[in-house]
Parts: sequence; structure tokens; C-alpha cells
Amino acid sequence: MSANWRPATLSDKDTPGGGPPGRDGEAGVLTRTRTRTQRPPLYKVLMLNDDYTPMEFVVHVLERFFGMSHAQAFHLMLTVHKKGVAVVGVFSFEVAETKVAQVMDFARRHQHPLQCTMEKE
Ligand code: TYC
Repeated sequence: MSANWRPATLSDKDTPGGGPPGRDGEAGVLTRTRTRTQRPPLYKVLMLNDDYTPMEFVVHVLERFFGMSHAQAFHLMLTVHKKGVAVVGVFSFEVAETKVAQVMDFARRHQHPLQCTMEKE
């Protein structure tokens, strides 16, 4: 390794080795690192229709666990009822997982078959 070796910086532009090119035959390894941050993946939480869970229970779930107004919750419940499934929110993996667990537990404790799942966006 040459005596004046130093890591490449942005000011080194494309000069290999971070100094004047190749006086002593440096390999010319570019060490600039990528600094762009990756956004975390997002997950859709889906509510599924069934024939038994009362409409008012689903409205309550959407208000309680997804922070919706009564009007928003009622409208989305009707969408699930008519179409079979709807996205009720988009979250990080951990938040989506928690919402699904809360809904499933709440439904089970009230003996309703309501199903809630998540999938990567
Ligand atoms: N289909 C149910 C009924 O008629 C209501 C319902 C709506 C159930 C949405 C689940 O995710 C659901 N009582």
C-alpha cells in the first residue's frame, strides 16, 4: 500500500485510491459508500367478511383499533360486507402485527368469527 493512502471521499471524485492516479500502481478500489436510506416495507391490514359477526361489532373494532370516526368505520364495514375484504390500514410490520393480534383476540373473546390478516404492500 502506498504511503499516502486514505479512504476515498466525495471530494476525491472518481480518482481511484484517493490521490493522484497510479504513480505506484495502486489497485484503484473505490470505497465511496451508499448513504441513501431504505424505507421500511409497509404492510396492509385486511378485514374479511363473514356471515355472523354483527355489523356494529365490526364498526366498533374499526373505531377502537384503527382510530376511525363512526362514519368512516361504518362506511368501511359496509365495503367489507359487500366486497368480501378491504384494507383497513397500512403500517410497519410490528404495528400491523399488533393490530391483527388485537382484533383477533377481541373477536375471539366476544365469540365472533371476524378475521383480520396482513400482507406486504
Ligand atoms: N357480514 C356481516 C353481517 O352481515 C357483517 C360484517 C361486516 C362481518 C364486515 C365482518 O369484516 C366484516 N352481519
